[in-house]
Amino acid sequence: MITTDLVALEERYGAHNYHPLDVVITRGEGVWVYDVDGRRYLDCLAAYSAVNQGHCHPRILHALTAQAARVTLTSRAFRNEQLPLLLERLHSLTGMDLALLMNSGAEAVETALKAARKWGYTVKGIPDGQAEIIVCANNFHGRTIAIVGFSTEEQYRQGFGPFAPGFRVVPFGDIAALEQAITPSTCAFLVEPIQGEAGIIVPPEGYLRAAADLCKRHDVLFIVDEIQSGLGRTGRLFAHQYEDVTPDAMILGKALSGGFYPVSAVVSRREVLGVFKPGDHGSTFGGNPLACAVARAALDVLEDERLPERAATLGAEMLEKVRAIASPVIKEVRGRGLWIGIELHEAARPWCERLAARGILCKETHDRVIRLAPPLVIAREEIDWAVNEIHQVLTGAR
Ligand code: IF1
Repeated sequence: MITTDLVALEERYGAHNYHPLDVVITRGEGVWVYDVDGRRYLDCLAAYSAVNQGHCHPRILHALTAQAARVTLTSRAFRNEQLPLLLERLHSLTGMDLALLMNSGAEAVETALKAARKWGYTVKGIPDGQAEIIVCANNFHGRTIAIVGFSTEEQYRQGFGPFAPGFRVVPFGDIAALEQAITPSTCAFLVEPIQGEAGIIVPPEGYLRAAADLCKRHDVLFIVDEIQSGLGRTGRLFAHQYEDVTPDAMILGKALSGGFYPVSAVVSRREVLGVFKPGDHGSTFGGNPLACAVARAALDVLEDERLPERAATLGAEMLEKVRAIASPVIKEVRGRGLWIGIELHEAARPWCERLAARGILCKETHDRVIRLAPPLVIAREEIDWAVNEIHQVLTGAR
């Protein structure tokens, strides 16, 4: 079937909770994807950083097919031989004591919120029912009712209430506001080291350090959502490492599976995930052998192909090249690693459509920001080609 037929089917039978570009992808390899009409595109979104390792990476594919042929799902009612190996790998990768595997990012965020509250009651001694979690304005942590309940984006909340109480919102990057919001009932501060959905907002230097210190002083868990910023995207394995802080818990997802399969995790100090007793929390698919085999291969690829280092070097070069584009529609260019936001003076969507027509896939965020986040396996020549196309399009050369 061709693009028009498939788009029509999807529009007719699918819920309209997205407004995708009308590019129907049938195949992906590395940084390239191909549509059903035979056109090729450079993927500058990388499935919101879930395919940092590139599409259909052969090593991860092999891990997936080999494990799929052995056993895929046991449930946690029994043990499987892959989970312990991934847990050990996450420990050595992050230095954290414990890990808990889930599937989607939002589920891992929920897991961290539950752990934080239970820690608040059982370890910190917060009176029952009083625990508070501080989050940032313009956060994005997923789509569950609890999570959208503390979103500051009206559309994510509108029509979905009532919401869970116990969350307080402070401006991102504002240490004084965080300090003021902390009370004896605060159990955790949840933050994205760089805000993705908000438009790739890098906080002021020293913010994460100061926030971590503040949390420590007030016996508040410092929890980082590295679902999108983590696993190489920003030029470090984890974005919070730019400020040399040690979180009490960290949330991972997306590239943890290289895009093959939903795999997410919370990793933490023993005290935090240690609050869970048998029956407190779980998931049918969380920690299944297929997920664990895939995740281990995905982490191997990140490490063996030095993808964080590539993101640091190539990202700095790409940022410089994008900053050199002189176009009246560009307001600001910002980013870290291979994660670049081009903020425009006008709506970004039509520009993303023009770029797609030139063979570059990217997605607008917050109306006016074009987000560039190619797979980290991208080559310098591919970056040069992409930046040149972006230059041509944004300067109206064609
Ligand atoms: C959508 C955004 C990106 C995330 C962080 C948790 C989650 C995400 C920091 C939840 C998910 C996604 C989900 C996707 C679009 C996307 C997104 F623009 F909405 F914000 F990537 F920038 N924490 N981000 O970024 O993970 O449950 O989806 O696995 O919801 O449309 P999930």
